[in-house]
Amino acid sequence: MSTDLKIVAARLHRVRMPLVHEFRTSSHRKAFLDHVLVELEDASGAVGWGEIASSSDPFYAPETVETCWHIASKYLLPAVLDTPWTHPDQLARRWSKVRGNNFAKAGVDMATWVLWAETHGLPLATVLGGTRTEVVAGVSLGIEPTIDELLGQVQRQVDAGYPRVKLKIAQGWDIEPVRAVRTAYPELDLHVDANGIYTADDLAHLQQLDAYRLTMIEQPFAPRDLLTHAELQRRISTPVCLDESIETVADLETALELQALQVLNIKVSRMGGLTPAREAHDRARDAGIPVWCGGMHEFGIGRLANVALSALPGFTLPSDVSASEKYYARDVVVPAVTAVRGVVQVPEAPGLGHAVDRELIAAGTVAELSLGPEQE
Ligand code: OSB
Ligand code: MG
Repeated sequence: MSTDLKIVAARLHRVRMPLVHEFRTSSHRKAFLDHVLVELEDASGAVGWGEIASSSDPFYAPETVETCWHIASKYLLPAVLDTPWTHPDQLARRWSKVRGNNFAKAGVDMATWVLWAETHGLPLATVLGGTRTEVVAGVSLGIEPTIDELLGQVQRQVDAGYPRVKLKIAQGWDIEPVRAVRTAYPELDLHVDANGIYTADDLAHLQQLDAYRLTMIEQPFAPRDLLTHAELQRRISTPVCLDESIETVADLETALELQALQVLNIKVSRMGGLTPAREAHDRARDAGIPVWCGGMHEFGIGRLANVALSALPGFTLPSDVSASEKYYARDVVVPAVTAVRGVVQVPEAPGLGHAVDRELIAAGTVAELSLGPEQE
């Protein structure tokens, strides 16, 4: 039997799911999400699922659901269809001419890894090089209308057993909420994320955050502004973490050279897939930079990919891989992703390790596209 695989059909499903709790950051607000599920079918009949977890608007990253749909259907899926392959790395190289568009790439790349793991009878975490059997999850809390409501949210998550809480901050919602949460929870592993809203004019203001024993300050400045991140890191002892700034391993190289970070948030979507996410992990590990896996409110498919990635040895900080129920009343995988006292088990079954709920996907589908030999 040949070890070659061949993707003979590809489907995109644009699926809408409501969030159980509206989420607001310095850059956007959302009550429901449209993610694009990628389904790749091998000649053997095996199926690999991936998730394009782009926001609807271009406020976190430049992509939108529509641009992802366009890039995936016109450039990425045609590059992987109907051609023999033996490893996902090869497929990721096939679209290397496509610049950027990392969210779209990530969904297709993820599906190829899941398909590869599935056809080899191995769990996704194992094929990625994961060494952990469980991963520690933190929670990310949006900007709330009042500090009391924020404290209520923190209490809910602490009660659920999550050991780390991240707070979204912005001008007018930074020192006060951090002080309130730190006062109420003196020992909590607490960090903040600004989604790039501050500028160099805010350096002195942000230095005040150094007093609250935060684990890190995530992406205070604009994505391309590495120099100001480096400047803040010189002025404070709290580690600076980069998220939006790092879209490629080359970006990480530059940021390391400039000493613009002490912690790295690796998001599968932002990096363009599991293939580059692993490379970033390896590079950060060599540089002695701890990493954690960031999230984009993924449905169960992307969430399980995040769990599998978080099983790699360099993911030493809690990841944004909280249980499905924090986000969705019902998830597209069965069983849903669960956490016990903030710990998520890494699936041991082949591929994603959980079944995919086609019924729920069909119920939430707002657009669909099939590509395959029959369309040619
Ligand atoms: O910056 O990490 C971010 C969600 C949407 C866009 C950007 C971010 C986030 C989160 C949510 O923080 C993390 C999660 O999936 O829980
Ligand atoms: Mg972030």
